[in-house]
Amino acid sequence: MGSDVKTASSFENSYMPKFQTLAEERRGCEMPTKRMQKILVTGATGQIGSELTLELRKRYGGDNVVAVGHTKKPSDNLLKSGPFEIVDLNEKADIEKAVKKHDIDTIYHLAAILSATGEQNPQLAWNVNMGSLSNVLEIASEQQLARMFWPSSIAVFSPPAPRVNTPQETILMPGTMYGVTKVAGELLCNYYFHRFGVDVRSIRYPGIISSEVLPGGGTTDYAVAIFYEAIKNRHYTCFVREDTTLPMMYMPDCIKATVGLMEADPSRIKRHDGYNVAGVSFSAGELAAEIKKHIPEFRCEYKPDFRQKIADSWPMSIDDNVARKEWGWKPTYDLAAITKDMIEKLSKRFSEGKL
Ligand code: AKB
Repeated sequence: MGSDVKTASSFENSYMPKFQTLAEERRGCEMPTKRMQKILVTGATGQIGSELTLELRKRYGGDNVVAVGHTKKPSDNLLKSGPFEIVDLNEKADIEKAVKKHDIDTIYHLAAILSATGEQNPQLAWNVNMGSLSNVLEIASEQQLARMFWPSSIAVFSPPAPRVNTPQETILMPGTMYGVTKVAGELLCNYYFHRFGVDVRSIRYPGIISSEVLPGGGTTDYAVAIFYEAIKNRHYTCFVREDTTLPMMYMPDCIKATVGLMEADPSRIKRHDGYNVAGVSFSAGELAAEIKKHIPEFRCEYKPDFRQKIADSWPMSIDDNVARKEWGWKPTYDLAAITKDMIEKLSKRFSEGKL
């Protein structure tokens, strides 16, 4: 049996030359590292996109970062700081038009239906998440873009994968349609890298906590909503149990990880599916207790709904040693630092009447 069994590396060795040739065919034999100069961000009006777009505009220049939205109204900040386009991402020709119009060489494709909405409408989640990713990957390949980013998620995991310190390499058998699109998306990204030479990079995002734009339709949304409600009403009804522990990350760390991965030299990037990255893990009860240190009158009650089942299927903590070793990932914010910063920022907005 021994000699017939193919390991991952022997598979790569025997099949890779064929894939490389096909990639080179599209790219004209040479595959030089191209520079990222003109960037397009899909999902730019969303929780991550709105802050990532502004950071990219600081780094690459306002006119060089095109924000793409669809249904949600963009903020004044997003509209004033650079170009904005409305694009239906399930229409490949519409994306192509924007890419050509702005001479785009890099795409951050963030638009997606998240886990909770996805469970309520699984077919919509499949069509939007996979349709748009397939369109963007095809364009990245045909237009020979320099680089592409696509967010994966901790939702790729579900038991029998271990829930504590979930490793980079383990069984991927998600329990939600959102997770199914993330596993299928990782496989598709990996395929486009090997088959067509698309330098697509991805992170398995944990729950992201931020103060600018609310997330929508995710299972980890309670970790953001709790801050808004603590500031506005001193009370929050949480939709997961008090002992529910999930991996989370503060937005500045999320941006650091995303930009860090995208700016890393290609020689450091050994995988084109999704990297595990960890920030901090805590339970809903621990988060409420940390908020109470700043707002003693804050009360949190727990009324789990359908999202509890999703949370119970996800990892409680993540092993991100591969990302640390390969491209130098290291988070900055712990629970105390996140809570302090969130409360300062939201309190200021509240006192200005902007929350
Ligand atoms: C969600 O809750 O659906 C997302 C995620 C963890 O990918 N925030």
